[in-house]
Amino acid sequence: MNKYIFASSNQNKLLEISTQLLDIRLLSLLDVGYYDEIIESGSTLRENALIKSKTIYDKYSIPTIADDTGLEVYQLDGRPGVFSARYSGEKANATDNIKKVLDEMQGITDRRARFKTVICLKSKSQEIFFEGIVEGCISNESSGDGGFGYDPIFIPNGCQKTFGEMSLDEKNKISHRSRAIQKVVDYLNI
Ligand code: ITT
Repeated sequence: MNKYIFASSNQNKLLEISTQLLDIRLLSLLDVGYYDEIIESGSTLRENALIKSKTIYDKYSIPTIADDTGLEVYQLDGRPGVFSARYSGEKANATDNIKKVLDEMQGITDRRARFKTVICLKSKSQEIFFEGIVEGCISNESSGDGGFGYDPIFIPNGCQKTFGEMSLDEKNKISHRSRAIQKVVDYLNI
């Protein structure tokens, strides 16, 4: 079985993608003993996905997958976008970030938003990018304790509930991340 490292410290992402990557041996950063923080200094999701995958590939020489994801709200000019992790400050947690988005959206009726994931697959010979998007809208209030991050305020189009109110399987059927990972699966033919 071919080995790949998933260059993320987010265990929820690992949980989500491992249901789709069944025919490879997926190693986490903990598995390889990497505990440092990777500074995401890029100005785009693509740059950050490359920074994460390259940092780990350069250290271990094992093909590496990295995911950078952002919530893009149309009426906020695409924010929080690439700043999603630290939207309400350097030490922000998901509750703080959600509060900031809901505060900024007060009184705004056009609540369209989307999640975008960019995945970089870095190996010796190449860096390849895969993108997954899900369109939806920002709910009026936070709802559900499933998922992570902004899931409790994002209602995908065609659904009546937030990602936070969905099971892992329900989210995975339609999510930005599963769409990007499906492209990786197709590319690797696994
Ligand atoms: P790694 O960089 O270590 O992979 P991270 O959680 O920092 O983990 P990102 O930089 O990609 O990952 O995430 C940016 C922010 O977007 C962060 O606050 C996440 O909680 C949030 N986020 C990412 N994917 C999400 C998803 O599927 N649903 C809800 N929020 C998500």
